[in-house]
Order: sequence, then structure tokens, then C-alpha cells
Amino acid sequence: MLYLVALLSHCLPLAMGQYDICKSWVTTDDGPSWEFYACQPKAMRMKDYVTVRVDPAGITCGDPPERFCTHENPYLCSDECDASNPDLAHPPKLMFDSEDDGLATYWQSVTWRRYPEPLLANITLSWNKSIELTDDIVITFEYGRPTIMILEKSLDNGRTWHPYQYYADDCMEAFSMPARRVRDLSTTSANRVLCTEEYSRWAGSKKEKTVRFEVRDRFAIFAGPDLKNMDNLYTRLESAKGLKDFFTVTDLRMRLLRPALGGTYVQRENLYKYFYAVSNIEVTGRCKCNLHANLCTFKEGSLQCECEHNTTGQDCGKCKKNFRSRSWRAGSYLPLPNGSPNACAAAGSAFGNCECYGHSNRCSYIDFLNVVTCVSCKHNTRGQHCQHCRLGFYRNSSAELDDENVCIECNCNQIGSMHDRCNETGYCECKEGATGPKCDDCLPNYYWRQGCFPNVCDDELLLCQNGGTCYQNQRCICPVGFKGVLCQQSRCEADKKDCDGASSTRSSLGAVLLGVLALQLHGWGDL
Ligand SMILES: *[C@@H]1O[C@H](CO)[C@@H](O)[C@H](O)[C@H]1NC(C)=O
Ligand SMILES: *[C@@H]1O[C@H](CO)[C@@H](O)[C@H](O)[C@H]1NC(C)=O
Ligand SMILES: *[C@@H]1O[C@H](CO)[C@@H](O)[C@H](O)[C@H]1NC(C)=O
Ligand SMILES: *[C@@H]1O[C@H](CO)[C@@H](O)[C@H](O)[C@H]1NC(C)=O
Ligand SMILES: *[C@@H]1O[C@H](CO)[C@@H](O)[C@H](O)[C@H]1NC(C)=O
Ligand SMILES: [Ca+2]
Repeated sequence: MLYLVALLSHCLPLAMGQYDICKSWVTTDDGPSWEFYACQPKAMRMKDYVTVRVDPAGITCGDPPERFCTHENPYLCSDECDASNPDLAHPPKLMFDSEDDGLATYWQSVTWRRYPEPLLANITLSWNKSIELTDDIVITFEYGRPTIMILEKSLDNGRTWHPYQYYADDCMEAFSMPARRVRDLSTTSANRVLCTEEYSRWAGSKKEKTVRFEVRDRFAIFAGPDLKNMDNLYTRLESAKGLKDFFTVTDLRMRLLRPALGGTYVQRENLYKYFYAVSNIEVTGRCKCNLHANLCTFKEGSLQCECEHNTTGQDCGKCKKNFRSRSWRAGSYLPLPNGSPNACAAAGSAFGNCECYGHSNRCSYIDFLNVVTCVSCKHNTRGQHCQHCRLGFYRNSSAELDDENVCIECNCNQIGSMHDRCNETGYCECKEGATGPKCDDCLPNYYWRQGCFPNVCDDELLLCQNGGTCYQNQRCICPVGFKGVLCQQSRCEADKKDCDGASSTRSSLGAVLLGVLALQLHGWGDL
């Protein structure tokens, strides 16, 4: 049995061997206990778990039924694709079946009858799970490989996409990129995105069927041609920035941009021989479990890591509840050969009794107070156990104390509020006249101009007099001959020489009151 395992791990260095157990029961001087190791699931045939989508709508042949011919037999166009007949249909799922009887089954596109409009198709594979590629992606084309195509990848379930590799029979012409081969890459360029001409040239559609994304050749840059020196690869994956992510995907997309031509030119008189036909897409990889699981299972339609080390989540990307006394960390391939588990620790176990709810990695003993306290609380927390929110933040009531989102910024309006602190529900303390949770609104009878000010005029109580109009509650626009905050004052009254002994209204009570009011309001308005 041991011999068999050794043999297998020699033949499949990427599928088996290192990092395949997460823990073992060992006996030490202190008695028996668990020992923990970095661990990862086995590589699997990922096409068994994929969801596929082919775009645009109507790109799959057979609806309506259509004749096609091949480059080998260009004038014998007797083959037919008919979506309503199972024997003649070519649906997308045939790219992932097992072809047990040796007969190629394939998805096929419509023909290029709309030439010169380009024949474009996208094949998108989604796993709803991050996958680490461990072997080449191999796409098999029946009837000739595309002359132009782009392989793209996503790391965030299809929200953003990045080119992974360009393929063309002439890279310069198609993409203005020089043609390169993965075999020529060096240790510093192992994660370069390049354009290759190796898989797009015409060599007879029966002879050369596959298009590859060369994972092995890139691994070989570090592990040697037979991938014997995996230790070196694992060391590099751990230390070289971006290298691990380069081989990680949640989705892949083949953008087919021009079909096989079978020669140099497109023959307009026979467009029935131009189309795409894909019989198989092989993707070999393992679930990304951050080195915290050695099993990955298919549950409720998605792959899911069986997390160890007291971690949880689809990728074991966080600590289990009550195991958050220090921040979550991925396991590490280093030090060789067993790596570091970087397990999550139970509350209270790591630093005596100092729980920091995962917001700090360090505790410190304060001598004169005789307390142990968390140091440098993160995520806007503070306090002995990082259990409070920093000033200017308030507690997110839908988050646990050990959640990264536990403290929400108050965001008080700088002008409308007294200070930048808020109460437990996020309400700021407003200056006079201001209102709203963030103090960015004004109370009724106040207007906003770099803060809230009481209305100078309005349509109810503070009416502009003598035909004046109220401008944005800020001032009255007075007719000629009147002035004052509410246009209550006749100009000849103010400037006696303009009028001829006009009788004074100064003695009237109303005018006195208005004058006082005007004085006050004027003061406000100038603030
Ligand atoms: C294929 O996907 C790309 C984005 O990756 C998009 O820009 C393009 O329009 C798609 N083409 C088709 C035919 O759906
Ligand atoms: C993706 O996986 C997550 C976690 O297993 C699951 O909750 C979610 O429903 C899945 N989404 C889809 C579209 O399958
Ligand atoms: C995880 O927690 C359990 C207790 O629930 C403990 O027995 C086990 O040793 C812990 N594992 C690790 C890796 O810390
Ligand atoms: C509050 O916490 C929940 C749970 O973590 C999070 O989804 C939400 O975004 C947080 N709210 C804010 C405003 O940060
Ligand atoms: C916060 O202030 C708002 C507005 O003053 C008030 O309605 C709310 O009850 C306060 N919340 C708490 C928890 O004091
Ligand atoms: Ca097939």
C-alpha cells in the first residue's frame, strides 16, 4: 500500500502527496494530542462541476436546422444540425460529457453565413467557487481550431474579467502583440499574459485539435521539466507576489473571434464550412481552501471546502464563531514539508484571557493597571478587548462583535453637527436649526447655506412688504422706493431730502417691531 501511494504520488505529483492531511494524532512527552498541518484537497476534473453559458443567444446551431460542410469535404454539405433531433443536436453540454464510447460529441455554432460580419461566440464556465488550476486547460475543437480567440478569467464569480491568454495565427495582426511561447518564460515572468500562435495555425482539422492554456509549463519553470521539484514550486507560490492568484479562477471564458479558415482566405461562395465545434473542455484543479481543508464536496449545486483548523466559509476564508481571538490567516506551504496550519484559536486560548474579537493580533500587559489589553485594535474598534467602536463610529447592530464591519463611520455633516460623534443608532448631534441623522437637513423655517439659518422671509409669517418678493427665504427683493429686510421702509423716510416732508410712520408700533426684527435677522444673514 505504501508502495502504491509512493508510485501514485510519483505519477501524479500535482494530484497527491504533499499537504494531503490536515491533522494527525501524535504522542509526545506530554501525552497524545493533535498535530495540525497545512492541507489542500486533491485535484479534480473540474468540468464535472461546472455551469456553462454560451453567448450570444442563437449562436448554437440547429434552430432552425442548418446544413454544414467541413474543410476536408468543402463541397459535400450534407451534414445537418437540428436542435429538435437528439441525434443531430449539438447543445453546450456535449463539451463536458464523458464520451465513453469513444465517439466525439460536441457543441457546434451556426455557420458563418453572415460573413463579413464576424462570427463571435463566448463560452463561459462558472464554478461559483475559487479553483486553483493544477494542470493544463485543454479545449478540443472538431473541424479546426479558431484562428483568433481570447481566454479570459474571473476571480470574483464573473463580476470582473481579465485576459488570461491570447491565441491567433498572427498575434501581431490580431492583437498587436508579439508571439511568445510559455516555454520561453522565466522565473520572473511566469505569470505573464501572452499571445501564442502555437494553437491557431492550420494543420488539418483532424490532426491538431487542441488549444491549451499551459499550466504545467509554467509550473515547470520552478519545479523542473518533470515537476519533480515541487518544493521549489510551493515555496515560490508562497513567496512570489500574485503567482498563486494567477492560477486561481472562479470562471473562465473563451471568446471565439474567428473560426478556422482551412487556408488563407475566406471563401465567400462556401460559408457553410466555417463554424466552431468544441467536443471537450478539460479543466483540472483543486478547490481553493486556503490550506485549511483536504476535502471539497459538491453540495447544493456548488463546491464547498470541508474546513478544518476551526475555519469556516466556502473557501475556509474566516474563523469559526468563538475561534476569533486572532485574525484569520491562510495556511502556508512553508516551512517545508508540512507547512503551517495557521489555525484559528478559541477565544481565550491564545493569550490567557485576553479576547480581542479578531480585531488585534497582540495583547500587552500593563504593569501599573495590572490588566492585559489588546494592542492596536483594527476595524475602527477600541477598548481593552477591542469591544467598543472608536470615536466617530457606531456599532453595526446587524454585525457580531467579531465582524470586520462591526463599526460604522458616523459621517456627521461637518457644518450641521456639533461634533463628529453619534449615538448608538448613528444619529449625530445637530447645531441649532439642523436636523436629520447626519445633520445635513434644516428644520422647517430654516434654510441651508453652509449651515442652517432662520428664514429671513417666507410666504406665511415673514412676508415681504410693499410688493417685495422673497428670494430663497434669504432676503426680500424690494421694489424701487422701498428698502429694509422686509421692504418695510420707504426710501424717502430713510433719506429725507428725497421727499417733501412725507409723514413719518416711525412712531407706529409695527414698524418698530419690524425694525428690531430686521436688525436681528440681518445679523443672522451675515454669519
Ligand atoms: C463576450 O464577452 C465579452 C466580455 O468578456 C463581451 O465584451 C462581449 O460582448 C461578449 N461577446 C458576445 C458575443 O457575447
Ligand atoms: C454559490 O455558492 C454559495 C456558497 O456555497 C451559495 O450560497 C450560493 O447560493 C451559490 N450561488 C449560486 C448562484 O449557485
Ligand atoms: C478546533 O476546536 C476544537 C474544539 O471545538 C478543538 O478540539 C480543536 O483542537 C481545534 N482545532 C484547531 C486546529 O485548533
Ligand atoms: C453591518 O454588518 C453586516 C454584517 O457583516 C454587513 O453586511 C453590513 O454591510 C454592515 N453595515 C455597514 C453599513 O457597514
Ligand atoms: C439616537 O438619537 C436619535 C435622534 O435623537 C433618537 O431617535 C434615538 O433614539 C437615539 N438612539 C439611542 C440608542 O439613543
Ligand atoms: Ca464531448
